[in-house]
Amino acid sequence: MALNKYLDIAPEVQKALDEGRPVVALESTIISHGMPYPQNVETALNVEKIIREHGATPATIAVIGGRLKAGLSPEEIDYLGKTGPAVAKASRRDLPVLVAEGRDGATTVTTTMIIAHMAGISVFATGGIGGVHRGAETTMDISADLEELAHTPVMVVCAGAKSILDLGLTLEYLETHGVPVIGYGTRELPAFYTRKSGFAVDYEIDTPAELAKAFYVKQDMGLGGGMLVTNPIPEEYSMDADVINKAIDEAVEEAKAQGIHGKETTPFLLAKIKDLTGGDSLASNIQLVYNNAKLAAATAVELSKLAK
Ligand code: PSU
Ligand code: MN
Repeated sequence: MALNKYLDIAPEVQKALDEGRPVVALESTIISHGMPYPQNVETALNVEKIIREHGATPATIAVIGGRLKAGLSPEEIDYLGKTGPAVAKASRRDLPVLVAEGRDGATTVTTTMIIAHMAGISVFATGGIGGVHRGAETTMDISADLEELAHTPVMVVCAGAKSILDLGLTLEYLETHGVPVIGYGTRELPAFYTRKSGFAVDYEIDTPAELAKAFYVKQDMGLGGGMLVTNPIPEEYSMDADVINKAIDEAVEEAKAQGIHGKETTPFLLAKIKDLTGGDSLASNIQLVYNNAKLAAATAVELSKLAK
């Protein structure tokens, strides 16, 4: 593959790719902006371990010193976690300036997909994706993640989306842009902290092999673009819907009152929810990421068989 001159692939990741072995991409905004230190670093390192235990090679993605990185060292992960929100949250539009100026960036779902695709990685595990925010009919706040899913051929395994978003509008947007939304073992879109949202997904698929086949066929047909796999949080870690929805409503109100907007909105809401639920939401968040890492690794293993 023609390598992008701005991209550094870690040797272990490069070797796995050269040998046609499964690789799973991981994002870094979840480390710098999504969780507090030191749980963020602990979680990121555990996720890599889980991916290895399930037969794939992890590639945590970020921008470091202006280089696009596919695969980070534990020291680099620790640096991103410790530095926290002082690292720029890097969406598609931020990449040119960060790279030109030799700066650091924590990659969102959008930029993790971009860099994974540059590196030749097709499966990506995270917690939740961005989407159409509540009130988007006037604010026009729609995450770039949805546009990236429309165009970039990477499977994103998540636990659905938080109801900080308008989940109905998020599904409509994905439908318009031709992004398949799959429920893993469910017909209902999971809402991150809870297994149910009241919204149906397009298709239920029940095995990693079938997920891999659907994604493989999408690319083989020449359709391109991504696929969203929504994996419900395990029952034992799911939160009480009333408790979490109350915290979310309060966080959304607070953001509105303070006039929070643009790229600050999502990190503000995530931090507020964590404060309001006293850490319970963080524990659930960590467990659902582990659960997604397992499914992504198993699916990457199946996809590597099809790609041979
Ligand atoms: N939603 C979550 N947790 C997260 C994010 C979203 O539940 O950590 C992060 C992801 O990196 C996602 C980004 O790609 O926020 C979306 O930001 P925005 O809404 O500004 O597009
Ligand atoms: Mn936004």
